[in-house]
Parts: sequence; C-alpha cells; structure tokens
Amino acid sequence: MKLYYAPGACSLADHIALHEAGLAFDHERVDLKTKRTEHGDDYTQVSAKGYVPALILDTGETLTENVAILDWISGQSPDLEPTGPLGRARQLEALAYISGELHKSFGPMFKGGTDEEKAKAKAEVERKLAYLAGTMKGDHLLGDRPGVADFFLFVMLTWATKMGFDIPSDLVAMRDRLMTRPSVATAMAHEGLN
Ligand SMILES: N[C@@H](CCC(=O)N[C@@H](CS)C(=O)NCC(=O)O)C(=O)O
Repeated sequence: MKLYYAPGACSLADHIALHEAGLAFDHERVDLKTKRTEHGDDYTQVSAKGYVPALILDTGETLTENVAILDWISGQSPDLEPTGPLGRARQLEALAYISGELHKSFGPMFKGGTDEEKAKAKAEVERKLAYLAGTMKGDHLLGDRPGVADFFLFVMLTWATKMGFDIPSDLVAMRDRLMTRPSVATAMAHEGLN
C-alpha cells in the first residue's frame, strides 16, 4: 500500500490514520505545483485529479478522496471502526462536513484570494469550527476515543492555528491531545512538520 501526500496537506489525516490502524504502507511525496512525485514521476498518472491524497491499495487499485480513504482505513481497524447503530453514518456525516464545508472554506487562503475573500473565509472557517465544537460527543467528535474524522479535523486545526484563526477551546484541547499520540508525532515528523 502506498500513500501519496504533500507535507502538511489534507493527506496528513490519512497518514495519521494509517499509523493509527497499524497498517504497513509506503509513502511518496508529491510536489503540488509541478505534479511530480519525489521519484520524479508524473503524479497525474497516479491520480488524474492531480491532488493529494491518493492511496494505492495492495490490490493495485487507487483510492482517492479523503472521505473514502479515511472511511476505508477506519474499516481496517477495530479501534477506528465507529460504534453504535448510527456510528458509520455519523462518521460519514462528519467527514462530509469537514471535506465539503470546512476544507472548502480555506480555499481563498491557499488560492490567492483577495483580502476581502480571505476575511470572509476566516469568518466562515471560524463559524464552522464553532459548529463542530458544538457537536463533540466527548473528548472527540464522535465520542471519547479518536477516530478518522478527528484526524481530518486535526489537519484543519493545524492550518487554522498557523493562520491565527479563533479556535474554540474544546477543539484546541482536542488538537493538543491528538498531538501527543505517537501516530500524529510520527506522521508529522515524516512530513517535516513540528
Ligand atoms: N476533495 C479532495 C480535495 C483534496 C485537496 O484539495 N487536496 C489539496 C491538498 S489539501 C491538493 O492536493 N491541492 C492541490 C491541487 O488541487 O492542485 C479530498 O478531500 O481528497
């Protein structure tokens, strides 16, 4: 299995989740500007979408999209599998919100938005973080143990922290708890993040 990632990008969530699941995997860095991998290959031949993450499964099949990859990883480990009759649906609900709403709201910050667009994006991100904080079911989004939706949110929290956005205190506490996990430390160190 191989994860294609870019340092500090949303693929960090999958990187963390693979470690949490205890799965054996390789990784290959992608330069998102040139679309070249660290081995000099054309990344668009790996994923025609041109963005990370992409996970090449042991079957040779390629999985893209954080929602799909993270949900698949959670199914590989009993510790990450959501519990309860609505567990899986709640996990997908959280992943879809983080991907389609929160992640998208950062767009102007990364894609050269105007000052006005960036101010609007900041307000939107802060509103969505406040919403997510209000849905927490314990120490994490879906309960007391961390799951793949938390790892996805964790990446957005690292971005929000770097950008000086207001983060609700419950999410700051969650971010700091996650930072102490070996999976997070290993993935961040590999990606050259501190
Ligand atoms: N819907 C995709 C979005 C992935 C995405 O936006 N990845 C960013 C990094 S966080 C990227 O590779 N951007 C480079 C580009 O779009 O060219 C997913 O959730 O997997």
